[in-house]
Amino acid sequence: MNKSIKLNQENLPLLADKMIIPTYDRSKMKAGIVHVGVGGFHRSHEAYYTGSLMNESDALDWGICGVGLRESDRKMRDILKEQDFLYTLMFKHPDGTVKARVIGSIIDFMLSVDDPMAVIDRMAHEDTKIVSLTITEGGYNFHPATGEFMFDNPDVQHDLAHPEAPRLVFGYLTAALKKRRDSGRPPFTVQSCDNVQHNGDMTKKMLLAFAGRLDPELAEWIEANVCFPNAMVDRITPVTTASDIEYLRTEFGVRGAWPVTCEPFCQWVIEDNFSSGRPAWEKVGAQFVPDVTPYEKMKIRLLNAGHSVLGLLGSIHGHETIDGAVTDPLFAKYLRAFMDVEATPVLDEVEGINLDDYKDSLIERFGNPNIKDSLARICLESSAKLPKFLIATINENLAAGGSIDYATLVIAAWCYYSDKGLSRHGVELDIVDEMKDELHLAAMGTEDDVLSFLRLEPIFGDLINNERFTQTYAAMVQALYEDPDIARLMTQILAEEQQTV
Ligand code: CS2
Repeated sequence: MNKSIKLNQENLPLLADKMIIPTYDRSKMKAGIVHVGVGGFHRSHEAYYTGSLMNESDALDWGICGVGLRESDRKMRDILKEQDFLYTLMFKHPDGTVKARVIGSIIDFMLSVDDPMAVIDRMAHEDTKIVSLTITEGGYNFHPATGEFMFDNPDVQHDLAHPEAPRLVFGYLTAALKKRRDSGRPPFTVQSCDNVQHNGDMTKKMLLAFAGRLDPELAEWIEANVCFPNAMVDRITPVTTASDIEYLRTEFGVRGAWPVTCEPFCQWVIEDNFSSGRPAWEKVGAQFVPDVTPYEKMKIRLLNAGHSVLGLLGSIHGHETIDGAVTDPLFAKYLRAFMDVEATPVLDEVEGINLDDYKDSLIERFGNPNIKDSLARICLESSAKLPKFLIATINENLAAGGSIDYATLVIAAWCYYSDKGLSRHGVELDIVDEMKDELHLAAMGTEDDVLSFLRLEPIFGDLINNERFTQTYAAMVQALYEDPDIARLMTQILAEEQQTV
């Protein structure tokens, strides 16, 4: 196909025979949602649900205004603006089929670094009913071991000193809610869409800590008036690659500078707890439940933790993608054993869900050969993920006398990975982590002090004082440093486990 069509509002009708396009009048939309953190996941999930809803029913008051809090968000803003805030979502099916759809639910995008007050005003605007967040697991600024707000973060200190031009999300929420309270406007809902257990409660706790330091009366008002629904969010969304952009052009004839690709599966389970109304997302597949706790725990401790198991062990082994790792029989067996023996025993019953079927479906989803989800993405920011995804399971198993071997090998592998930055074949690994230097320094000490890595208290808390854990870990880390053949250690753990059953 030679002629491709540039993605924008004017050209939308030309795309109608190629993919689903927005059928609603975008000029009539209002921004009922302000969303902080417009990355791939927001665009494959909340913006997708909202766009689908608009195609099905009258929901034009629920348009999305994106907000970027970092200079690095400028590229996304510029590209989306150039495309009238439209983008293409490509659904990659395991049989190789790719379907596409243009999403039109985003109608604006603001960069706080350009004009912080404009962002505060937008959140405080009467049209805004929900401020939703995908700020990553690390964005919540809580101490992984104690769960308390970290006031010593320099950005927090900055925001306390400059409440009119904050850097972090808590500063924006506080300033905007203050404006709403002072002008007698009802509050918005603060809706977290990150993989943090009790994400709504956690957001509330962090916001109250920050706002309380600045203005205790405002914190009381927030506590009494603002809703923070907990939610479980799910859709595997790999990083967009140059070949995805090319695929969109050659296979669909569309020129879009930053499409998103994702798996067909999608899930959103939300507590129906909103301060000022919400879109009828249930019409397009979201589930509203009274208590999301068992769903989110199940997802984080099986899917996200499962990803981390494959991510870290697989990186050292030399795998590059999740499907590559999970179609390796040893990795598949190890992953399933981790899920069955360590993750499942500490989960609660989830009404209407058979955990065996859920685990089968995860392994099937991970195996989608068309997704090519890179291990580098999975291992990204492990310091913010592992405490929530994996270390929590280790702690619960230690308390209950359960097995810890499968998960402990992942921690030992993380140490080796942080220290050497190499696969077992000596191939350099692309490590991106806010704590990369601290992790490297701590891991580097391993050869002199085998527990050196565990001394990173903000990550491991007091695990270092648990003898059962340290003995297991020390043996594994020593074995790995002697010979980084991770497959040998995985086989050994599986064999030992078989003997104990
Ligand atoms: C992944 C998640 O970042 C990670 O480590 O486990 O991004 C995962 O793909 C999503 O949560 C799926 O819903």
